[in-house]
Parts: sequence; structure tokens; C-alpha cells
Amino acid sequence: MRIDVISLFPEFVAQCAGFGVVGRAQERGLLALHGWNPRDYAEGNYRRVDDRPFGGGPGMVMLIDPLRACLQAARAADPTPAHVVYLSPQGQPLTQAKVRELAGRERLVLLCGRYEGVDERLVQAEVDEELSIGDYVLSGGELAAAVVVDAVARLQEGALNDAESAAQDSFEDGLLDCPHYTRPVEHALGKVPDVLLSGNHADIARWRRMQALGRTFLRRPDLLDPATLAPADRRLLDEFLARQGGEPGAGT
Ligand code: 6GU
Repeated sequence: MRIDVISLFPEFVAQCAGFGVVGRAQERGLLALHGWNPRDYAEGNYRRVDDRPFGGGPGMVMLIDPLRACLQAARAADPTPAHVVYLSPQGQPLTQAKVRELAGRERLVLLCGRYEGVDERLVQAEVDEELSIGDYVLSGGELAAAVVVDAVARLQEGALNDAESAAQDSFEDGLLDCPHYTRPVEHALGKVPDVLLSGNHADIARWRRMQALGRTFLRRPDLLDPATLAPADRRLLDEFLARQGGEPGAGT
């Protein structure tokens, strides 16, 4: 997969993508990341990329022409047609389902705004989809682009070492992940739950499912409507709630 990032700080996104799973995906040739700076396509001695908003108000708006020339250069660098995503707080929320869809594309262009945003005419003419990574304000789209690159890179075939681990992630089945433990069994901070030491794989799978259901219910009720649960899951959730006394404890 190829991702082109259009940003006033393209090195920032590249740096974010240099480590861990994403860095390895690049080394393995599963992901090619390219940065493009609209300032390199701006005219004049000052290489202006922004101007004051018509109608007044604070902040600056990114100019059409440097962005468009930059986008054109990025498109022309490879014959593969690109799906152009503009990262902005006005976009549709990024979900794991959307990540999966983006990860299946051959080529993405991620357009990062700075200042108050980019001229709406550029968005209308060149952008296929506008995405946000949450209901809070960042000073630019770069962190959001890094989020997209990471989430999409780890879904590329061969990016993860354990083929299982992506399928078991939080959200892949609509639930939060269960808790995890490693050595030592006994620690001053507590003991590992017995079931995980039992070697009984059916019991372990059942316990994990129960924890995933319980945590999702307590922490993210927006993700789980008990009324729509399969009867077996409903029983597991009831058991979880009965066991912890129905109290949303601080440790859950
Ligand atoms: Cl994609 N951009 C900015 N600037 N702020 C955000 C965002 C994106 N998503 C959430 N907040």
C-alpha cells in the first residue's frame, strides 16, 4: 500500500511511522510512505500557504493553489489512483470499520490542514472523504494522519507477527479487549486469575468473553445494548455483573 501525506510538517508524520509495527511494515515493503509539503509548491519570496478568512474572524485559511499543486505532484508520482482523505474535526468519526476499509485500498492521500482549515473549494474539488479522530481539537491534522497510518499499516497482510492478534483486538468484534496478565503469577499488586493458569482453553475463552462483555458494558455502554446480545453472551454479562456485585469498581 502507498500513502502520500500532504502537510506543512510531513517529516513529523514520517517520524511517527518509523517505529514498531509501522516501521517494520515499511521495512517489509508492505507500506510506502511519502511526504509532500505545500510550501514547496507556493509562489513568491515568502512562499505563502495561508491567508486571512473572508468574512473576518481569527486564524488563517490554507490557500487553494499551493495545496492543489502539491496534491497534483503527489498524484503524478504514481499511476495508482488515490483515495484522498482530509483530516479535520468536521469529518466523520474514524472507526475500526473505516480503518479496515481504508486498509484495503491500494493508495491513500492524507491531507493535513493547519490553522483554521483549508479553503472549502479545495475540499469540494479534490477530497473524497473527510475524517476526524475524535471530538476534541488538535492544532493540525498531522497527529490524525499518523493515527490513520498506524491503524491502516498494522492491518496489512504480514505486518503483525502473530496472525491472530489483529482479529482479537478491541473493536474488531465490537467489544473492548479483555484484561491481560503475564509473569509473575503472584505479585504484591495481586494474583493472576486462576482460570488463566488452568490450561482449560474453553474455560479461558469463556472467561475472556465474559470480561470483554463486562468491561464494554461498564466502560462503553454506547457500544453494547444488552437487549441485542445473543443469549449465551447475555448470560456471560449477567454472570460478570453478579460476580462483581453490579458495582462499576475503580479497577474495572
Ligand atoms: Cl482530523 N484534525 C484536527 N485538527 N483536530 C482533530 C481531528 C483532526 N480529529 C479530532 N480533532
